[in-house]
Amino acid sequence: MTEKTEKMDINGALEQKAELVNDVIAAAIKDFGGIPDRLREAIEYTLGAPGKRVRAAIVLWCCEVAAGKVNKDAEIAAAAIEMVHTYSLVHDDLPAMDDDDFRRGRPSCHKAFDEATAILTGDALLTMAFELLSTKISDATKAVEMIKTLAEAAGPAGMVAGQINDLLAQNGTSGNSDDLHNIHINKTAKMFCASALLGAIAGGASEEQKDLLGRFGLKLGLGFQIADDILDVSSNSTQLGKTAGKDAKQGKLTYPSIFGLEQSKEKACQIADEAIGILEPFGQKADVLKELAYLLLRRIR
Ligand code: GRG
Repeated sequence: MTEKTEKMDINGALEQKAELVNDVIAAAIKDFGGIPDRLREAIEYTLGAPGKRVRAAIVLWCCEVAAGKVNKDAEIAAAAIEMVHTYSLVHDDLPAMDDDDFRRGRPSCHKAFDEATAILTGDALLTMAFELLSTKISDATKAVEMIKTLAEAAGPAGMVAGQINDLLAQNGTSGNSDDLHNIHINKTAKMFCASALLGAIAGGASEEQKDLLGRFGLKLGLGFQIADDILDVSSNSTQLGKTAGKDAKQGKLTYPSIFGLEQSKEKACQIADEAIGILEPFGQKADVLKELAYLLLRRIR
């Protein structure tokens, strides 16, 4: 693993970005009129739960890399990707999917409310994200590019594909390391790639910069999912804020199930190194993104 040279408080930097996006999300929800009280309550419950906001931070930092500072378009895009991500968690927790009663350290949406409300909360979060992008981004061309980017990452050849293949693998279909790679790329990495691209688009990045940042996001997302697989084995539910040890119980296709714990850690390190390598052309401007990759690794050591 490449050694870093300068100390940076990446946890503090991540918390700052989380605070910023939490404010943007709260203002955006307030702005949506006509939402029935129970649905609004469930939306606020799920979106207000303490997520790490990693995807939002990637949007904001990639905008900084491209434009030197965060702008309003990046803030809106950061809120939008967290809405889509949160919808996916709400639906994933449902009994028909991963069936988890515990999320972000709290009862999951269908436990705190009921299944129908959780399904509709997910539906609302997904559509709100696209309404936000289509109405609040400053420039129509940028808005369309962002909508396309997010839709492709979250849709039937992206996160939804990853989810159905994940569920099918868990239900007994045999799977190999290629199947596992495809699930992780689709279920998780494409949303990280989209986060990086949304920030790049907001910051007016060149095509070359978008390509680099998108490739970084994809690699980081893959590393993040491998780390998530590892943590499911090596952490407890309190540390995770969700039920630990479920992957093995459900017979899921994961890195530890195919490669074992140690080799999975080595692979995560190698992928983080590759992600950091992609950022080299940006020099110090991308240091915070590199630190994020190091943080990912510290979680599994
Ligand atoms: C329902 C279409 C659909 C997809 C669900 C998100 C997801 C796909 C499944 C949840 C289970 C899982 C392990 C997903 C992989 C992505 C991932 C690691 C999600 C958790 O993301 P974090 O750790 O969560 O960033 P917070 O709560 O911090 O936002």
